Amino acid sequence: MKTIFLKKMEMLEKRHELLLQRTNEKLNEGNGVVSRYRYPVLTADHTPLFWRYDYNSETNPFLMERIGINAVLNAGAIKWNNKYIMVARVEAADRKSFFAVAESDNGIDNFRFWDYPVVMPETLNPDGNIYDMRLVQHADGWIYGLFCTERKDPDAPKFNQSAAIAQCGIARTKNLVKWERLNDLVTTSPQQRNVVLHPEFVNGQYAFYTRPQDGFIEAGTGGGIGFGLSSSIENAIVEKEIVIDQKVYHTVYEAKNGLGPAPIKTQKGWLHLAHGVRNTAAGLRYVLYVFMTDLHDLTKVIYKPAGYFMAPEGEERIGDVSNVLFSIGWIMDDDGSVFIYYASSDTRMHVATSTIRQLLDYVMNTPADGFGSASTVKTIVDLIDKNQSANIENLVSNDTINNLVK
Ligand code: M1P
Repeated sequence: MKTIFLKKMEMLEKRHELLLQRTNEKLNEGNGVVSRYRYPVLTADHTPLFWRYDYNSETNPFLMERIGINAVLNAGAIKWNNKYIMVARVEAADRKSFFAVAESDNGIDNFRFWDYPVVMPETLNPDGNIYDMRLVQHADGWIYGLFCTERKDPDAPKFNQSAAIAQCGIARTKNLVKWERLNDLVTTSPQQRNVVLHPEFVNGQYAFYTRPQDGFIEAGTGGGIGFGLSSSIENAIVEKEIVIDQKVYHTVYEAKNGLGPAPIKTQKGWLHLAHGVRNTAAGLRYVLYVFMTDLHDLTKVIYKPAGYFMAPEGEERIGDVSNVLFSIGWIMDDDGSVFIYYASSDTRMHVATSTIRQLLDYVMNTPADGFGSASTVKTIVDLIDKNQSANIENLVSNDTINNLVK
């Protein structure tokens, strides 16, 4: 007869397997830009049971979860060996984040974590917490992971146990298993988060998108998406950051913004996905927006639709940090399909799909922000006028058709 322990284990495994094998379903109610899916693609429950449970009935007689996983969020993504790969930020119950690779054959469901989380080497200055890895397949042949490394602020008063200093950690790999840690990026900004490596060399140098900030949370005099070059990646130093996409008064990126994944190269320009943060009475609200920079001058924004293209909806609104959408990974397939991996409310990962044609149409033909209510009303009135004249033409042609039929 099976022991209770074994029966419980079997049940856990069965439930887990059902979750991993669940088929995802495209939702119909899209806005023409992206389609969302019914189920999140990665959650804390997707992490392997053998990360969490001690399977030995002698050392774990109650089959307790010994190591809790709190959330799976902010994942970088690449297509690699024909698999859709996410390197997710996994946050354990002890508040520490680490990285773990998950893969799927189709990019929308059946994501499975690899057996071991990423064992990330440290620099001489140990990390307190590491998170939000942007993955980039660089022209130099390496896969780079740029992430935030957070360490306790040595100047913080004793009563403040949350003040930290954020900087950009850099690691590279050829197989996503063995990582070589390089020196942290050096910039003139006291703190950095949301740093992204451009996939190509620019004037023979490595190009970085940065997000200078004064404080750990507050961008202060910093903020905006910066851009800078470094001749070395092993000892990356950006001496001059140019802010190419600023935070702007009374917009969805009024408090701060930051680049998401590395941009996608298109015939029309570099397509960027970013997050913008605004203030509300209920706290900060994070939404996603897109913009395009010139193919040859990466610092020149050539298209930028007003506002957001994705904001938290339904259950996405609720989680550890509510009202947040955050994306640092997207994949474009050869047929032009685009998979956007985004986290909701710092808790779980989702996918939304689109195509490069839809995204280009959206970014190039959506009205830009006019920075005032009057201008917003004008764009709406212009559209109404356009639609009404189109309808009149349709009516005329319908009448003509009706007359012909009679
Ligand atoms: O909590 C929302 C996000 O906050 C930070 O992003 P930013 O630096 O732009 O404010 C990051 O810590 C991110 O991980 C988190 O999802």
